Amino acid sequence: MSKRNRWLMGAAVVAALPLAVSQAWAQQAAPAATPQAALTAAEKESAKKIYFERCAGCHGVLRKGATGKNLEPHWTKKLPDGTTQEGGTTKLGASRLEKIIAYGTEGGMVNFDDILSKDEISLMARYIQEQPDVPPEFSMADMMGTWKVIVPVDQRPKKQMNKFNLKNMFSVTLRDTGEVALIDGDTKEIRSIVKTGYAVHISRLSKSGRYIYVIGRDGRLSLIDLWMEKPAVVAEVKVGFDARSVDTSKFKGFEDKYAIAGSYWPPQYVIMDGETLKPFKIVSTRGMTVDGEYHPEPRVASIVSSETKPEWVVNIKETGQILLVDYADIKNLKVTTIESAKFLHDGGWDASKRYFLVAANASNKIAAVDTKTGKLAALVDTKKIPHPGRGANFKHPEFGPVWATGHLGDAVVTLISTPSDKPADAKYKKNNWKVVQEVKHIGAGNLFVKTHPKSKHLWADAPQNPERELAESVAVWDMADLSKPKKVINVAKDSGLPATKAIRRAVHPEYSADGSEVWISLWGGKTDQSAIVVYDDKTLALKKVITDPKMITPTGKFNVYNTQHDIY
Ligand code: DHE
Repeated sequence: MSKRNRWLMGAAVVAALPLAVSQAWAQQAAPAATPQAALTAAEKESAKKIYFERCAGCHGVLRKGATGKNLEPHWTKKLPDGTTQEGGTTKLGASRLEKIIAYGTEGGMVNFDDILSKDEISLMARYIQEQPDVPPEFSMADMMGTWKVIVPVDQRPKKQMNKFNLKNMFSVTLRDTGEVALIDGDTKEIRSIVKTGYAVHISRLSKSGRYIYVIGRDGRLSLIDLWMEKPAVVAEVKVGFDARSVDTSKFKGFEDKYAIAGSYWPPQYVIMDGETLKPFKIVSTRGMTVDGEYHPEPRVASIVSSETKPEWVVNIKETGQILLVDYADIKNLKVTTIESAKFLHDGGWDASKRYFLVAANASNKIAAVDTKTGKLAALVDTKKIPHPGRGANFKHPEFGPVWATGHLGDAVVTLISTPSDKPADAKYKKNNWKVVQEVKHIGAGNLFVKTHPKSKHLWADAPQNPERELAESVAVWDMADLSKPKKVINVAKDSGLPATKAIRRAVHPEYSADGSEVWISLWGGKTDQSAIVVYDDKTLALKKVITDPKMITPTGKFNVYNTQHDIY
């Protein structure tokens, strides 16, 4: 059996593949256990599936570590006394690993005792002591085999066929069902539930505002046409086995001509036709880290499209290199490689949209790229593990324009001064690229911060905090006076839903198009009722709880207008 067929036979992944490929995979017999292997073939398949679904995102498929620790056997077989036990029993190591998997660590590893059974935890503790499998590559031929145009461009509507206010539509990730819900921001009704990839991750908008690009953890990219009477998927392609990022070409003259998607595995990005998703070019991201070491798995983290030049900013996690990919001539692709720091993750524009700020989370830094000069503008030291989402821009009463990030590893929201061309802002120049304030948050474990040009408020969540009370709450500051006590809102209590055993994480504040409402996901367990809780941004009063039996594990929400125009 080829490596390609051996890798990831997990049901979710097989189900996500086109029929021909999934049948070919399914027909392969499971690999036989090697004499020295501690796991049976069935155990290994089951562990592989769990690892892919729950662990690979942070630790990498080769287990070299990034957001999560290195999980290669030379570490996982280490015993508490620091010695490595080869051969013999690994019981002690396994029980220590079981504890970490079950209860998490202060270093940021989350607990899995509410997601995995005891047997599964024990299985994973054994699995990660074995050598990692190397997954197969995914070539242009593989990709073309998955490409489907469901509604050809000439058969798509010529004008908007529904009466929805598309600007205020929200594309909501239903994480564990592999769907997005399109929710009408005006009426709060679910207009359509669209099947996408496994554990869909983000939605991004076309420059035109007509199409939503949705990418899932199984690498499936779906293109949704909002002009259809009932918005639906019109094209899809699988860009790899695991992916997180997508955008289109947004520079004048190239609007939506191309789409780009970055994958975690194989480590590469693909440039496609913006309207059909036909793949044109695949570029590998394997190479040297900023420390001069070869890395076999440098995953593509965030991607954003510049409006200053025909370029995408492509952030490569493990190498710490930021790529400016010039798409003016994709046959003769020009790529500028900007050295920053490890491990690059998520980020967003400053208010002028000239600088892109991205978290280098293992270095506790924010890297800022100047997309006009094509150079690194700054590397700013911050508190532990910055995680901005796309960040938040506002004018600080004392320090002028700032961009905000929260932290997974510290209970602060960091404000960084950003440059401005406006003569009135010249007095703030001396602060540029400095941390001007650290605002005390309710706890560590923040993932997303958000504001809106029409708002006075800054919102921050704390879904990864181990304390239920904090993970289920958000904090709101008055940006005119950040020294005023923040308001802490317990979203789970406000939802009125009965308490559940699993923590219902309050995650990802997102504004309505006019900036008057803030939507927060209440992300419960797969079998619990989840909700989206809507607040009036001016009064901070509860406005609406959106629930529905189909509202399963909502996480990211992407307002069409705000996402289309990078408003945050
Ligand atoms: Fe995300 C953005 C990677 C876990 C919700 N997430 C991103 C981006 C990356 C990323 C690289 C930036 C994309 C871009 O801008 O182009 N996320 C990862 C991981 O590797 C990680 C840590 C582990 C994994 O297995 O995926 C991870 N992310 C999560 C979650 O568990 C979250 C909270 C819930 C979920 O739906 O999976 C989650 N990630 C999000 C959201 C965004 C995101 C909502 C987009 C934020 C935005 O406002 O743009």
